[in-house]
Amino acid sequence: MTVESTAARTPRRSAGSKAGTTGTKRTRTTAKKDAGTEPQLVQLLTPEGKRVKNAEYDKYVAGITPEELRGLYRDMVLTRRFDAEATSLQRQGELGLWASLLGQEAAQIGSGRATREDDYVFPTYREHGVAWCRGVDPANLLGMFRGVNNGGWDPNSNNFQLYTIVIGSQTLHATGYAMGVAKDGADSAVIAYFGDGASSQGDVAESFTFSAVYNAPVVFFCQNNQWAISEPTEKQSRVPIYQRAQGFGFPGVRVDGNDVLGVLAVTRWALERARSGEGPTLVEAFTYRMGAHTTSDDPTRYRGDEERQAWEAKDPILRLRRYLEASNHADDGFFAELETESEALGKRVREAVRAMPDPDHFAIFENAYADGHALVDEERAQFAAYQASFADEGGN
Ligand SMILES: Cc1ncc(C[n+]2csc(CCOP(=O)(O)OP(=O)(O)O)c2C)c(N)n1
Ligand SMILES: [Mg+2]
Repeated sequence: MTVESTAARTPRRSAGSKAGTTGTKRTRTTAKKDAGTEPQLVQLLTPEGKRVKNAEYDKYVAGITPEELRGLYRDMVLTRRFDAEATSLQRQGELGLWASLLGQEAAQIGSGRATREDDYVFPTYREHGVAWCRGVDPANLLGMFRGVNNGGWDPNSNNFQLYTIVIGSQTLHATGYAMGVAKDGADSAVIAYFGDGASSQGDVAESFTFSAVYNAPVVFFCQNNQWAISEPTEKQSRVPIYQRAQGFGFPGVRVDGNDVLGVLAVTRWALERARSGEGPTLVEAFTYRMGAHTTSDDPTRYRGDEERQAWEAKDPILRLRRYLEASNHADDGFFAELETESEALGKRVREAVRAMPDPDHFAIFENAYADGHALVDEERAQFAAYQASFADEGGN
């Protein structure tokens, strides 16, 4: 069956049935693929925690020690604990919004740990695990979500850009930065994170074109978590996302995004390609967003429990735990200590958020233009008059 004929048969949503507003669950439309486009998945660790051989990618994790494996496990557990704390803080009114990474820990820790200190990372708003790997204090990730600052960390301290909400735009920033890295003759690499939904953005297509043509040292790391708010991946692409790279002239690989070892190996390979002048790579980490899109979203409006349950069986943390236990790489003491550390992290973050000072109301007018701008001056003056109007009425 051709791709065109499959597309023609796909049921279209009727007018007025906007996703997330009808209250009915839609049946997911699964596009059948040509034999030639059957997706292949790199996996080194099965959901049952069994290590499987892979002729191409084993070498990228060949020397990994039990201590490093425990480290990856610790990273994922602490990231999940932090994320749960942030969700609770939003529910308690301490944050305006939160975008949970639940389920995507392996995709983020595996890729984040593959980066070198001098590499540069361009994240979306969900990369809390990558931020952790880069050494950004988790508490600092919460300022923007509390509404007290516009970012919360200095991007150049950890080579980790500010969170980007404008879907896909950071892939262009990453490409431009990577072109600069190449011009400087440096051997560092750049990695741009984005989602399955973002893959439909023009910005992403343009970044693919430019990076390919200029052979930019950039890794495009797409976390296909199956959903873009209420839109399933089938609405983004008629071919598996990683296969799109071929049309732009660079390789694409799909890796089991819930397998931290697999992700580590594939991302190391892709970063190595970038460093050695071989240009861009697209990595599609096949994973699942276990929670809501953000705390403003209700996924029960557009997807069923069965889907979530099927992915729960592929949990990234559980599978590494099974592997660690089966190979005697971690004992009860390790898991108990980690539990204590997790609770301490939750407490520290909770306290840090509650202690965040309210911002100066005029701070929002700063940092947009280095030398100021007449329109911003006008808006600042208007806002000052507005504030003063409360004082006139005796209010505060
Ligand atoms: C340019 C732009 N269009 C639309 C939005 C609204 N929006 C926010 S998140 C989102 C979906 C993104 O889905 P995906 O890229 O799969 O990332 P995920 O949230 O699943 O991590 C959309 C459409 C936006 N932020 N920016
Ligand atoms: Mg998505």
